[in-house]
Parts: sequence; C-alpha cells; structure tokens
Amino acid sequence: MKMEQGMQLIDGNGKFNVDGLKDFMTATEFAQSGLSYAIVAIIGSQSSGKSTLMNQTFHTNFEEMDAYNGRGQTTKGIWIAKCSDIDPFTIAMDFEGTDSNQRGEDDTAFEKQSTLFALAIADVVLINMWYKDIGLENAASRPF
Ligand SMILES: Nc1nc2c(ncn2[C@@H]2O[C@H](COP(=O)(O)OP(=O)(O)O)[C@@H](O)[C@H]2O)c(=O)[nH]1
Ligand SMILES: [Mg+2]
Repeated sequence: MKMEQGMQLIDGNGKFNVDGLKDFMTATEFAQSGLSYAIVAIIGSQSSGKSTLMNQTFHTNFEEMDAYNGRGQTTKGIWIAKCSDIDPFTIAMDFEGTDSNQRGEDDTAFEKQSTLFALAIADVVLINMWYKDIGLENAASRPF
C-alpha cells in the first residue's frame, strides 16, 4: 500500500475506511507502538495552507492545492499519515477545509462533525488561519 500521500481515513461522505486503517496500521507498524503515540490534527478554512503546513512541519505528503489548476477543494474528508523521523510515533491528520464553496453555506454538518472528531481524537489540534483573519468569525473558525 502506498503510504506517501497518507491514507484517507474518512471520505467526503463521512464513511470510515476500516480496511485502509488496518493496512495503515500494518504498514506503519502502528499497532506495535502500544500507548506511546501522538496525534496532531489541523483545522481551518479551505486553502488556508493546512496541508502545506503539515507537509513542511511533519514531512508528510498530503495533497496540496495547485493554483495553476484553479482554486478549489483539494483535501476531501480526513487523511492521516505517519510522520517520518519523529519519536514517539506521531500521526498527522489533515482535514477537509471548513467554509468551502463546494459544500455550500447550508451544509456545515461535515465540518462540525470533523472538527469534533479532531478535538476528540487528537492530542494537539492546530487551528490554521491567516493573521488578518484573527477577529473574524467564520474565517477564524470561531463557530467551532
Ligand atoms: N503565499 C503563500 N501561499 C501558501 C502558503 N501556504 C500554502 N500556500 C499555498 O496556498 C494554496 C493552498 O494550500 P493548501 O495547503 O492546499 O491549503 P489547504 O486547503 O488548507 O490544505 C497552495 O497553492 C499553497 O501552495 C503560505 O504560507 N504563503
Ligand atoms: Mg488540504
């Protein structure tokens, strides 16, 4: 199984990837790490640079938006990847952006559920935003 781009844990429709997680745990030897592991998640609005920041910080390879192919949603659902050369075993979680045009203004169910999932499961939740968005409501993820 290819682990470079991480593994889609939950797809855009909210379906949990049970088989993928099993393969991921085998391929990364996650099961052998016992209780000694950490999970870092990132939330924030679409195209705020979440995937880029995770890739730079944790040496993962989550899909990033290519501006030459138009601006839009890249990360769908929730992706996980093992961070290389970090001890203890650390998993980075990359989230579909909140406030996306693709889901429309009335469909906030996925972003609410996925944010709650991040808060429940991760040891550290990064909230990514542009500094000019501090003080704004949706752009700063305040509803969450
Ligand atoms: N200028 C600038 N562009 C960035 C920065 N971080 C990411 N980007 C670009 O912003 C776009 C969206 O980044 P991406 O990581 O896909 O955002 P995500 O939707 O939040 O995961 C990509 O084209 C990145 O190359 C940054 O710090 N400065
Ligand atoms: Mg992304």
